[in-house]
Amino acid sequence: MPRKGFVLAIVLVLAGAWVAVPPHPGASRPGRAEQQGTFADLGDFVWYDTNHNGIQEAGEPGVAWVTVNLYRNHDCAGAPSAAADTDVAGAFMFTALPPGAYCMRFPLRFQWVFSPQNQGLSEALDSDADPATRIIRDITLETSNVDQDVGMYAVGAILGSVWCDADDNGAFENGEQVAGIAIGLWRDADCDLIPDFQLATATSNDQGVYAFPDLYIAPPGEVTCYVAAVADNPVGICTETVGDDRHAIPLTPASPLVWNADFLFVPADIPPIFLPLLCGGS
Ligand SMILES: [Ca+2]
Ligand SMILES: [Ca+2]
Ligand SMILES: [Ca+2]
Ligand SMILES: [Ca+2]
Repeated sequence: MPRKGFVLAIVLVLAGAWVAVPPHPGASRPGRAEQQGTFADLGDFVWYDTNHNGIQEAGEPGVAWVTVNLYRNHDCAGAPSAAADTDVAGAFMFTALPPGAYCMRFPLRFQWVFSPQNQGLSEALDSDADPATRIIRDITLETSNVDQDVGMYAVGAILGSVWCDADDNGAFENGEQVAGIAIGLWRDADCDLIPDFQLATATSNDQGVYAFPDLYIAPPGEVTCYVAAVADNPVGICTETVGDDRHAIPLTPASPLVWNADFLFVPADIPPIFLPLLCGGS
């Protein structure tokens, strides 16, 4: 034990002496400005491309809390070397990077798509990620580059099915879906539950399911309102609706999909006054 302590003391003394000696006597450390010249920043914007054209325009806000992964190669191979989140204004920045090859990967959000790449004539206003891969590849950083931006937007969808309680047992069971029923879709521009203009018509399929895909959704913070209504009545032998024959449906970027906008029908009730006649009673 004493011998080990002695050796350690020697090492520490030698190490201290080595640290105390300047590596290059007489040489000065590089200045701060000189250091800054060798590093660069990379960013800097993810925005909600309201009109889906791949160009940043007035009124199109940033998208907050998008995690951007940075890779030190041209094609986002391997593990990321750093990550940054966009702020509330959609801005992000990787700072003080050494020059070289970089790639950035952006995450997929449910029911969101990326804008078309390299639209228009301005590198400062376009979207730089490939919509298929969600990466910006082949970035060669020599000086700071803050024009690597990405546009994205939510796509809405409304689905539902049409049912007829054909066996009149008070329940909707598999097999009671009705095909060939027309459903209309309207925009409710002021969200007052009153339809304002019709957009489309869909027809229920063999499983009774109808769908309106690819619906516009306004930026985060706003609500885009739709109304879906069944146009056909009666539905098979069912002539009475259960509940509403129209649905008011608000969609947002965080809640872009409604899959249960169903329409339920039952056979008409027979008025009690006629029941004795139908049953042969007196
Ligand atoms: Ca745009
Ligand atoms: Ca750009
Ligand atoms: Ca039934
Ligand atoms: Ca309205």
